[in-house]
Amino acid sequence: EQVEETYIMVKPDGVQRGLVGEIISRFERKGFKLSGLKLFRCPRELAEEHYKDLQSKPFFPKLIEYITSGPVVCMAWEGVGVVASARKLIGSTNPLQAEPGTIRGDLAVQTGRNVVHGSDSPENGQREIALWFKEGELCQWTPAQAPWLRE
Ligand code: DAT
Ligand code: MG
Repeated sequence: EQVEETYIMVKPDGVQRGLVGEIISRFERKGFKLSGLKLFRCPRELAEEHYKDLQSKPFFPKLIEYITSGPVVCMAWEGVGVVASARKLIGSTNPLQAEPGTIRGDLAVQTGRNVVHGSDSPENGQREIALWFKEGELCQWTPAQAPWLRE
């Protein structure tokens, strides 16, 4: 069982709506390990690099406007299977199609304001954590609850 890392980000709407604690709690209660956390105002170039695969999409300019419109909360989470599991906890891209019980299903109504980002593969998890965090901003530690989460 391979430990993975994923990049999770509360988008500006999640911060403005006071949902930061609620969103962090979903991952914390599930049993994943937080290894990086910061409030950050993201420069345009970083937003464009993060979403570079979507550069040709018609919604790209609005997406960059949105992500750079206010502070975001950047997080790195670790665990076995964390990448796919975090995507499930987050729910579908369109919040109206996201299942109740998921973050987007419970807390959002529109694709353009879907409150949270999660990496879509372990490779992108690595890429995005390297993009959003500097050396020294990530923390290696062993949670006291570790033996109560995995045998
Ligand atoms: P996800 O965030 O679920 O991984 P994605 O990677 O396909 O979704 O797209 C990144 C973000 O771009 C998404 O969270 C919101 C925005 N987006 C995607 N498709 C869109 C669309 N059809 N119209 C407007 N915004 C869109
Ligand atoms: Mg994506």
